[in-house]
Amino acid sequence: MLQEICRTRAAARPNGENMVDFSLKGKVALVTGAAYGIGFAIAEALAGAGARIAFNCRSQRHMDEALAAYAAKGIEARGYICDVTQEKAVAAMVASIAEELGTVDILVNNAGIIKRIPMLEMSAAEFREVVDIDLTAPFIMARAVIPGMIAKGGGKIINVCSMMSELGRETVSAYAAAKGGLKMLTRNIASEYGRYNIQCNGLGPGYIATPQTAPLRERQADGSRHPFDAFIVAKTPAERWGTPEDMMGPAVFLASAASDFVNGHILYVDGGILAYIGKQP
Ligand code: NAP
Ligand code: GCO
Repeated sequence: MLQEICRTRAAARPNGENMVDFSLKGKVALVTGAAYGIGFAIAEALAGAGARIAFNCRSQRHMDEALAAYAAKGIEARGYICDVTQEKAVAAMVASIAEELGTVDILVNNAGIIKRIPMLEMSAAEFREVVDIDLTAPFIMARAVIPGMIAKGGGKIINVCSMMSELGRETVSAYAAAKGGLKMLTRNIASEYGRYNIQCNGLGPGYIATPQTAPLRERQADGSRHPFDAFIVAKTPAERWGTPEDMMGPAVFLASAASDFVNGHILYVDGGILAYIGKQP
């Protein structure tokens, strides 16, 4: 069996060329919540590697702006208004993509929200809303695409995790619970469907400058940096915030054949935060 796999792979690359295959040519990628921010950059990267792009978001205004932004980059992205927590809408979107672009080969579960509220002040409804979007929705999305991937002989699922898949901090109990859960959902999908040539991995961004983190970077009245902004720069060995573009290479790697034996892994793209104890006093 192993010899057969090696022979097939060698035959596909007769001169040893392209031994590392990052191409996504002919693949259909669905990136959730890719109107802007990290999702947009990931979709742009996957398109650059050759994939056809489908994306969704909830707001028509975000959709219109996103379609214009993709077009400005020469990307023919197909956009769907769809809330990832709504099972019927998700099923309808996945069916439309299958008809209009083809079966989804690559799913990026990127859509997510955060609520920064001290736990004792947070209502159960607020907690549930975060868990619903950040954890239950990736389950709904994955469940909607896995049968098509199995029928097609494989697929890639990338779950956008977080520093909060590993760490806690004041005010983000629901988010940390959801992103920690998403890490384990990732490992479970890998465990359950790896035999169908489906790889499910996590992408764990560090602190990235997007609308989601804008409140943490707001200038103070006196023009100085937000204390949290200064804290993050000090906590990151790279001494800067990440950008959505920092996610591009890692996303292409996890979406491509180059990562075909990587499964259930969380790839942290954090400028070294998780490796660092912090600046000595
Ligand atoms: P963002 O700037 O707030 O963008 C979020 C996107 O998700 C938007 O396109 C939004 O569009 C969409 N969205 C939100 N809820 C949705 C829903 N229920 N259904 C469909 N679309 C929905 O966020 P970001 O900073 O790029 O973050 C993207 C992902 O990375 C999130 O999962 C986030 O938790 C994670 N992350 C972010 C950071 C960071 O530092 N920024 C770090 C680690 C992980 P609509 O509002 O129009 O729906
Ligand atoms: C926060 C931030 C984080 C980041 C990110 C870290 O309030 O601490 O919003 O949670 O967005 O997820 O990886």
